[in-house]
Amino acid sequence: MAKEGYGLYLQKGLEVRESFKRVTIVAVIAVVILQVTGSSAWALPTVIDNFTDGDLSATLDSTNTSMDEVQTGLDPAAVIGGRRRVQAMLNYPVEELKQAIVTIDASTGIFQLDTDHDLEFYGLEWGLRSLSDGAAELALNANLWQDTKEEQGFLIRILSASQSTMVGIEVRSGVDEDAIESDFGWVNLPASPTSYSVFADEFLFPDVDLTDVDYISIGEGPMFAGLDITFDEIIWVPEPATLGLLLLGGLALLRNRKHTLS
Ligand SMILES: [Ca+2]
Ligand SMILES: [Ca+2]
Repeated sequence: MAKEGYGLYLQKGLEVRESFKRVTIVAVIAVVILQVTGSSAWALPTVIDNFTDGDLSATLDSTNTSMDEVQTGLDPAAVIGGRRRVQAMLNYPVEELKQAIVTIDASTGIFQLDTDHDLEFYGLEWGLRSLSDGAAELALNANLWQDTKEEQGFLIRILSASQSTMVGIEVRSGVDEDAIESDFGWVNLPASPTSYSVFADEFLFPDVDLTDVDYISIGEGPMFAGLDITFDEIIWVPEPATLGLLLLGGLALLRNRKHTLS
């Protein structure tokens, strides 16, 4: 009788333990779902460009010192507005055999600069810079603002960079509404053989209306020869630390549950 009772107790204990486990798993999944879907704390990234559409290859040298490519009809999920402009120009004088290669490889989803000569500038543009640039339908009318308590901004993912370099980001709003506002911020991209991300938060862009972004550009100039840099993507997201804190919170929850059980 006593043995049976103990066995029952043990079985009950195991059942309680199992149900606690289930509750914990359900709770963690619920927290993740809430954070992903709940607009108050977490929002999905807005892709500015992940370079998975629109192959491009241009070689600049003494016979062809500049490029200005406008690519249209691209997938808006890969390139905001479905249109991208890529510009680059070598610095004078251009020596023989010195060149710069600009590549977008959509199969690997990268934008790459490989320079053996100083660049006057390079730049990527999305959307409508000013009404005099052309049709108003090129305006992005993009709502980048995310209903989040966290800081938010541009996340630039770099796969590698042979030298440190600065990159300027310009954002304009109200271009097609004749209420143009413009902000410009510098971001430092360190040299690195491996991938990293740089975050340019919303405080770099205090004047633009982030609910109506019509134009975005990034670029730099002049720059020194020898910079080889590969961009993976540019996205608008809440501050990346948020995700880390979320994961830590989830782990802490699991640990606490385990301690309570043992
Ligand atoms: Ca990419
Ligand atoms: Ca607009």
